[in-house]
Amino acid sequence: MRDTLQFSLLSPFSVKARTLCWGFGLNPRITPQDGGPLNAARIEATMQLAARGIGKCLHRNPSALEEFPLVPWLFPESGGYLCDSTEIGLYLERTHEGAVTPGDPATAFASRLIEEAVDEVGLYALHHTRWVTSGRTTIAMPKLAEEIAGSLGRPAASLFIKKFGPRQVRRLNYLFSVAPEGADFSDFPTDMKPPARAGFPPTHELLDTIWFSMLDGVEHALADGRDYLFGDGLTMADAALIGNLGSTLLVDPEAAEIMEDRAPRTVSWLRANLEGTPKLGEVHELGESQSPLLNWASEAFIPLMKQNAEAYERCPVEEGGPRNEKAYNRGINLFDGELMGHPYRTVVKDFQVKTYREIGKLFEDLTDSDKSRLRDLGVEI
Ligand SMILES: N[C@@H](CCC(=O)N[C@@H](CS)C(=O)NCC(=O)O)C(=O)O
Repeated sequence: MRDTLQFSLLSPFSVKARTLCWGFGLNPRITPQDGGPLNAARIEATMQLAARGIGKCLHRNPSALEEFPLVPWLFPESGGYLCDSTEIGLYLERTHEGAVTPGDPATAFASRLIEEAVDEVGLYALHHTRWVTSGRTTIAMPKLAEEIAGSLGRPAASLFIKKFGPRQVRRLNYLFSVAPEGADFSDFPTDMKPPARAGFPPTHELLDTIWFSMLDGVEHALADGRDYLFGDGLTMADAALIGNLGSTLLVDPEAAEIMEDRAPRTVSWLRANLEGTPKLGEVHELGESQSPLLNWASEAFIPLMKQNAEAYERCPVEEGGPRNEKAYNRGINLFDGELMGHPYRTVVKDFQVKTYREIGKLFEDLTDSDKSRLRDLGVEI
């Protein structure tokens, strides 16, 4: 049996995980695309058992496992499973030659900060560019159908995706994208129109700004011809960006066109890494090149995490009741904030509190001189 990666091109975390696998020299079987029905049944059973605590979780801290996504899952041929892209990268680093975490603590922090910002607000930007900016032309649904057909056959796949598009559009609000009241999306099918929500400030402009400055930051970091953000080898931050922007590039034509115009170097870099084999390296340097991306993370991500953590203190979700998406849909545990000069209203997300605490702790543990190196490059925690 080979390593197997449960994957979808629609998922930035899947593309990130595949990039990491390739970087460490693994060439996993990609399911459901290349699975077949027997394999699909085996994987489904393993995932169901894992959700009940049965099976060998290979994460650093398995007891803290709370979320079971649909993708990505890595099933190494030696047994066990992982179901988080960061954990997959760190597992590969523990078990294979090479590293995706820079050796210098300040550089490692910079990589982690960019990775987390891409995984949280970069995800909002991706979901928005897919279902709003590229809403008329995205190939997300046929692509997903093709992937699922690899295991379940065409009829089942077509049935599945009928509900998928409208469901993702309904989730736009939870994923931070709120249309202005009365916005004209008259050429969208009724169940695919980007939703507004009464009492919630519109965020389309804000998400465009976030996406553009993330893109500009990558373009700047690659400007001096280096292979990756920090030097000659892939880091977790690179993998997160290749996952996020790579998924957009291959799935969302209108957004891809904007990327080609605005960030051509980034697009060539993405294509090379999505087709070829990403490589690991030894030289990772921290400097002005990463400053715009670090600024972006400090402006578009950290304030949101901070405001979310403050709201969390006011309504302790650990006391029970719905959290995250369920709470959002019921209109409870909401809070108001401001990001890059734009007002927003959203729900308390407990997993973001965890992320914010981890980042804060990592920064606190740095030496004063590393902290000031990072502050000089625009990091504000
Ligand atoms: N923290 C996880 C996140 C994985 C994740 O959120 N996956 C999404 C797809 S992008 C998912 O499976 N969502 C479940 C659903 O859509 O029902 C990671 O980094 O891998």
